[in-house]
Formats: sequence, structure tokens, C-alpha cells
Amino acid sequence: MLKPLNIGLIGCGFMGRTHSNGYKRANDFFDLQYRPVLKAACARNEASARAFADRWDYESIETDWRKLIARDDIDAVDICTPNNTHAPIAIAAAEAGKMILCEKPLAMDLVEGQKMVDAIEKAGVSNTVWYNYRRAPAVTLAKQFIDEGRLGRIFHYRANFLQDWTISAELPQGGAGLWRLDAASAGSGVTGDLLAHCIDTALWLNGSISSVTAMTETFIKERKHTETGQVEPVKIDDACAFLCRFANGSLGLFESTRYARGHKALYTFEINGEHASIKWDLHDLHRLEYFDHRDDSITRGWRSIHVSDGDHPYMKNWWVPGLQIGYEHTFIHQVADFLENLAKGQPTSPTFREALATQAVCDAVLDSAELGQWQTVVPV
Ligand code: SOE
Repeated sequence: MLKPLNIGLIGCGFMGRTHSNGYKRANDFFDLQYRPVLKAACARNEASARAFADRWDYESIETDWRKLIARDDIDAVDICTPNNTHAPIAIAAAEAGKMILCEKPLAMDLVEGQKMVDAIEKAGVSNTVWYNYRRAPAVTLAKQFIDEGRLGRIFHYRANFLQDWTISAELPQGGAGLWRLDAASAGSGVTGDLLAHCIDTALWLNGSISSVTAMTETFIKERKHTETGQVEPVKIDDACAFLCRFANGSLGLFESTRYARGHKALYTFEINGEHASIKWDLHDLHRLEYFDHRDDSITRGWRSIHVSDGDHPYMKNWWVPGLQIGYEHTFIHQVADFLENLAKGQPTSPTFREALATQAVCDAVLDSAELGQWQTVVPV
């Protein structure tokens, strides 16, 4: 008999769908002691909450997140709302003793994120932040290679996250789907939305970042605001590039933009070590490119590892070798790991505290771009 874990999901948009799919599929493919029960879906608009609940099989709806948190039949609160609501919801959920699974980025800024970490650590509740790309099997394999020492000393870390969906000046800011363009809802632009993913992966794979120097640009300076109907200044960063130093002595180079025509969600990273290098590309997410200088010189070259073997991370739970999986599986893996860790009494990485470290880098990047100076990253 599996133990039920009653989920209350807040925010019925894109991320609400990815998480709900994760809750529904995890037990079909992973042997777990817990089973998520989709108890309640919450959105401000009743019709949206109802339509979402019907489609994803939630038992009930709420239109006020405070009521959802107050319910005795909710064990875990999943926060899939815009960034400016993460802190009040997470703090209230922690005070009510609920487990919390929070969308990235953790918070609007480091100060707010610290308050969230204080609240959940005081409450002692299980928590995780949905930096999902760690759980693409090829990225988890990269972590395994690094931990095994295959790369040796790391010299360089390079990452990009390129999109092109905000190039039109006609696109408004604010409202459903477009809150990412509104600094009041998002906190920042590509830094919190896209580079945060790259930073989370980098901290996981290559350790902490000690200092950064950055530049940002806002290409479209004014956009109509969906909620006010007025043309208002755009305060998010449309593009951001930064250099950094890692604590292990390696150098980092990161770039993100929503103005790279032709690129939709091109998250790539490359790591160069003393013995070997690895590369990963979200558009080809089941492959890990690997070059090992210790190979025989006449056959030495880049290998493209199709990460679909039963020996590869997560893959024994899926199909047969050679058959790949995709984006949605990263969320299923996070649910499976969360439930497995819950049964073992272990934390699920990235915890709120680990996500706070990503927030600290984002804050240092934005400060550096504003001040035009190198910034030390606040240790957390
Ligand atoms: C933005 O377009 C976005 O959906 C991000 O918010 C996600 O975190 C990223 O994974 C894909 O792009």
C-alpha cells in the first residue's frame, strides 16, 4: 500500500502542467513508497482552475492560495505562480507546516530568498526548487563524470540560454504568459528566468562561483502593459552576459538573451578539463558529447553518447536502450527523487538553500551590470 502525498498546486499555467504530468507519471515508472494525490488546483480565475482541474484530474479547486494552505488535507504545496508570489506563498506554507516544491527562480532577490530559507528551515519542512534540467539524464551523467574525476582539473565552464520570442516591440508586458516581461512580477528578465538555470547547473557541476562581471541590455525600452493598458518603461534585462571565477579556480562565461533570432530554448554548456571535455545541448537533450585526451591518439575524437542505456542515470526506468526520453521527464524525475528522498528522510536537491546560492549569483550579476564593476558573490 503506497502512502498518499496530497498535493495542492498553485498556478495553473505552463509549469502547473509540467508538474502535474510529473505527479501523474512518477509511480508508473519508478518504484516508490509514496503516491502523489492531486487534491487541489488553485488559480485566481475560477473557470481556469476548474478547466485545469478537470483536465489533470485534481479532486477540487481553490481560487485563494491562503485557503489552499489552510486545508488539513494538503501535505505539499507546489508553487507555480509568477516570481513575485513565491515568497508570501512559501512562507505561509512553511508556517502551516506544509512541504513545499517551488518553481525557479526561488525569489525576486537574495533578501527575499533568505527570508524564505529562514522560514522553511525553521519549520523543518521538506522542500525543493524545480531546476529541472539537472535531471535530464545526460546532465546527470555529466555530474557523474565530473564526480568520478574523468575530466580532471576543470579550467573552463561555458553556458548559453538563447531564445527569440520577445523581439517584436508589439508584444505587451504583464498578464498571463507575459508576466516574464514585467519586472514587478518577474524581478528580472533573462537573468532570473534563463541564466538561473545555467547557474544552478554550473554550481551543481563545478562548485561555487566567487565573483562576477556582467553586462545587461534592454533592447525594447517601452511596452504596453497588459493590466494598465498604458505604455510603460520595460525594467527587465532582455539580454545578459557575464564572466565569472569559480572557487575551484576555473573561469566561466555565460550568455542569455531573448533576441537570438532562430533559437527557441537553446540551453548549452561546455566544460573543459585537464583530461576531458563535455558538451550538452537542450535541443538534443539525450546526448552528451565527450572528448577524452587519454584515448588512443588515432581514434581520439568527440564521442556523442546517446544517453539511453539502462546503465545511464534514470534510464533503466524507461524503455529499452536506444529509445530516448524528453523535456517532461526531467520533471517526472524530480517528483520521483522527491518521493524517494521523503521515504528515506533525505533532502531533495536543489533545496531552497541551494537555490539561494543561485539567487546570490543572479543578484551579483545584476549588481555588476548596474555598477559596471566586478562583484563578489555573497556566500550562502
Ligand atoms: C521561458 O520561456 C521559459 O519557459 C523559462 O521560464 C523556463 O524556466 C525555461 O525552462 C524555458 O523557458
